[in-house]
Amino acid sequence: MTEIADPLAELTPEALRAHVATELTRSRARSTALTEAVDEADLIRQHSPLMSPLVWDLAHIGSQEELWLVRDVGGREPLRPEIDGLYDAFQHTRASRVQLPLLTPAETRRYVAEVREKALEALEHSPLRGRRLEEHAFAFGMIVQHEQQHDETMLATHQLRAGSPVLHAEPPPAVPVGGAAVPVPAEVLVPAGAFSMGTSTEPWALDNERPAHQVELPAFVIDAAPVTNGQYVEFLDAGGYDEPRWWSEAGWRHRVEAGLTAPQFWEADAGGQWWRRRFGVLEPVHPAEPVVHVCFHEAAAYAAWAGKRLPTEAEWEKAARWDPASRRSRRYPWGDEDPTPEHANLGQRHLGPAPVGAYPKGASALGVHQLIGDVWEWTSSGWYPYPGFQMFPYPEYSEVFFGGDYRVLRGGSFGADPAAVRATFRNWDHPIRRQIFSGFRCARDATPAELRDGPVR
Ligand code: AVJ
Ligand code: FE
Repeated sequence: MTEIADPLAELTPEALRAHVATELTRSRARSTALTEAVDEADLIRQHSPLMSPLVWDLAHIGSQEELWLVRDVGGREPLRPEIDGLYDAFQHTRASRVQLPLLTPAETRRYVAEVREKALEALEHSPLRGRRLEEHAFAFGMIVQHEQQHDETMLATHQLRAGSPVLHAEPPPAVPVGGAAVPVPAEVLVPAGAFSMGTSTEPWALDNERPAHQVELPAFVIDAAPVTNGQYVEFLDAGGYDEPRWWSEAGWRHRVEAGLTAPQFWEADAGGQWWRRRFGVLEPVHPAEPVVHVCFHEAAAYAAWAGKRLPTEAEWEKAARWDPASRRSRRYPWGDEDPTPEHANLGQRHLGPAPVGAYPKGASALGVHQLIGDVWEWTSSGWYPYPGFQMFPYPEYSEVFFGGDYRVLRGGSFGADPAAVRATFRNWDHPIRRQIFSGFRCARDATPAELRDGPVR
C-alpha cells in the first residue's frame, strides 16, 4: 500500500517556476474578475455579517502573499507594516471588518499588484529547495491555494449579495461530459480493510492532510452520488423539518431558533414549486442537481430520515481513493492525473453543481461519482489532527481550530479551484453554516446479506 510519487519531483526548477507563475496568474485573474464585477460601493459593503467586505478579502490575499512570499521567502522589508493588523483574520471578526479603516479599492488594487511584483521576484531568486518552506515551491503553492480559497469565499459573498446578476458562466453540463452515460447506481459497497489515508508525498498538501497513515474500516455502503434536490424535496414533503426525531438535539434547537424550513436561498411558490435564487437569478430548483446550501444539521437530519447516516471522513476518503486493483490510494478518484473539465465541476467554470451522472470519467475506482467538485460534502467527523500531525508552517491555518465544534467537509465545490482541491484535502466549518457551497451524500453500515452477496441496488 504505497503512496504515489511526488508529481512535482520530475520538474526542472525552470519548469516548476513556470508552473508556479501560471498558477499565481490564474488565481489573480479570478480575484480580479470577482472584484471588478461590482462597483466601489459593493466592494466596501457588508453583504452579510457572515462575510467580509470583498475589498477586505482582496487586501488580505495580498497581505498573506506579502508575509510568506515577499518577507519570508524574498527576505524583503514590509511594504506597508501599518496595515498588517487590519488584514489579520484573527484580530477582527468578519462582521466587524466593514468598520475598519480599510484601504480603498484603488489602494487595495495597487497594494496587491505591488506585492505580486515582488512575489514574482522572490520566485526568480528562490532555489525552490533546501528550506522546507521553499522545497517544491511549497510556500508558493500555499499562497496560490490561499488566494483560491478566498476567491471561493468571495463567490459565496456574491451569492449573498442583493441585486441583479453580475457573474456569468456556462450552465453546468446537462449531459455526461466526454463520453457515454454511465448508469449511476444508488449505492456502492466499499469492502472492509485498511487503506492509506492522508498524504506524505503530495507536495502542496497542507499540514492537516499529513502524514499518510493506515486506517482500518469495516465494510460500509456509500451513496454513489451526492443527495439531489429531488431527493431533498421528498424529505421536505415528508415533513422532515417538522419532525424532531430526525434531528440531533443541537440540530433541532438550531432548526427552531434559526427558523429553517428549506435549504438557504429556496422559496416555494403558491403552487408548491420550489425556486432558488442563485447569483441574482431566480430559477426552479433542478431535481437532478446535488442539493447545496444546507448546514450539517440539515444533512444529518435527511440522512436519519433516509435510514442512513453521514459518512465519516475516513469512509469518504476510502470511497474516493482506494483502488482495489492496485491496492493503493489515488490522488483523485479517477487516478493520479490533475483534474480536467472532463473529471469534475471545479473552478467556477459553472455557477452551480452539475446534475448527477455528468462526470462519468470522474468516478472513483469503486464507482462512486462526483466526489470532487459540485458541492462540499459534510461528513460526520469532527476537526482533528491525524496521528503524527506536525504544524507547518503556521498554527493559524489548521491547528488552532482542532477539537472545536467544527465538522469536516470533503471534495470541493463548483467554486473551488483545482489547485485547492485533492482527495486528501480537508475543509471544516461550524455545523450551522450553509452560505458555503455545501451538500452531502449518505452512508450506512453494510448488512450481513451485502457482506455475503455484494450490494443490493
Ligand atoms: C479551510 C476554508 C476553513 O476560509 O476559514 C483562508 C481557509 N485559512 N485563510 C477558511 C483559510 C486562512 C479556511 N478554510
Ligand atoms: Fe485567509
